[in-house]
Amino acid sequence: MLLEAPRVAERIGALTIYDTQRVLKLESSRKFQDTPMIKSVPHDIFEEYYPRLAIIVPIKNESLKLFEGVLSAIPQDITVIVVSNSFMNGFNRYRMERDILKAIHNFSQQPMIIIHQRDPGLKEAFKSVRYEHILEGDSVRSGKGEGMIIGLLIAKALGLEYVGFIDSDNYIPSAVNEYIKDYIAGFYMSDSSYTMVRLLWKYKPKIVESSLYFRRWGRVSEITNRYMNLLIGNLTGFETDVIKTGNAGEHAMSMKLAEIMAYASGFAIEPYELVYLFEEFGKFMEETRFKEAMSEGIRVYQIETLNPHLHEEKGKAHIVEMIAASLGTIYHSRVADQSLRVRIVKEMDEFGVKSEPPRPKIIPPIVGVNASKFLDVLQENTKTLEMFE
Ligand SMILES: Nc1nc2c(ncn2[C@@H]2O[C@H](COP(=O)(O)OP(=O)(O)O)[C@@H](O)[C@H]2O)c(=O)[nH]1
Ligand SMILES: [Mg+2]
Repeated sequence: MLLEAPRVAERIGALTIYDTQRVLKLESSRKFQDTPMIKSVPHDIFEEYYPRLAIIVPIKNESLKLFEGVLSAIPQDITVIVVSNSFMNGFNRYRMERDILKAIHNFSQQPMIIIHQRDPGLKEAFKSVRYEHILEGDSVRSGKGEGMIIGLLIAKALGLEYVGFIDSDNYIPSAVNEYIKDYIAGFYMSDSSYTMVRLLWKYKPKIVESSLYFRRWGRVSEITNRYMNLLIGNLTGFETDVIKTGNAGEHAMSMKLAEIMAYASGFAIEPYELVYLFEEFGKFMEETRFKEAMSEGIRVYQIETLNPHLHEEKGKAHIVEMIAASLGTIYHSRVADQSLRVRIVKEMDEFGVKSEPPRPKIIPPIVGVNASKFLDVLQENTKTLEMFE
């Protein structure tokens, strides 16, 4: 793969956030020598990373065809972890998802794991390691963020070094395949063991008057990025436009970074990751919970994919929910100032929401959690977990 070399970066405390790097070629020649402008990721590098990587796929009642396409696009040496919150009563969608995954495993022998988010065994497992932040009553809460954390703990228990997230509602399997390579390109470029890679799309096609129109930005992203950049301005005193991936559902982390991240519930999870990084690592502080990360530094790469992003459209209510959840992470940040909060309330008003955006529910880092114990207890109590090795 060839991509633009990381050049421009915003440095905020221990954080280095690189500006967009475009993918220029999906496969490159072994003979190519890097130039100051162009970085090459040779083919064998991808193969080196695959066995160390978990791809976590959260799913809730998506088209089974799309789900199957996504699973088919994940290279065979990668461990796939599907966390589903789909219906089990009536038409048992979960059962269908499991059958699709099993069929792919049967012919490929790819390591694949599936679990239902509301599995009662998860309650026992989380309680046994004293990590009860995502429980509600007898099970794990609903929400995309909650599903991702289950996947993360399973990946940690399996000793995987990198985790990437891929949504299950993607129409283009080859785009999914590229995302994974983009993640690896980020890990390969990084000189720190605390690395995050976030993707942005070259285009997000929409049907406009019955033909395809290749839009550059989605509505939610445009708004989230604008306020995220203003938040950085609040922190540093310098305005910026470095953030282009505020809502990146497609993103990946080294496990070392994933473990020390706090997360937010539901759809706030992706924007909150950035807010958390600003709050925790954006200023050099004497007192830090994470000395090693602070001294090594954290790298955030933003890679622009070659493929367009085509996923399921979920309607206006979903967009308003996403905007509210995203702006909530910024509005309630301790580094946001009053004038930023006022602007956010005005923005919400434009969408017919008269109140301040919701305060995100914060889920603390998993770094101290005994993940193997979590998995052992889960295996003893589960009703849905299946691990195909
Ligand atoms: N496990 C799990 N996955 C979810 C949940 N809600 C949404 N998802 C999945 O998260 C991904 C992103 O959700 P989507 O509605 O497409 O949001 P968007 O693409 O960010 O607008 C999709 O694969 C969904 O099926 C949930 O409560 N639990
Ligand atoms: Mg989607």
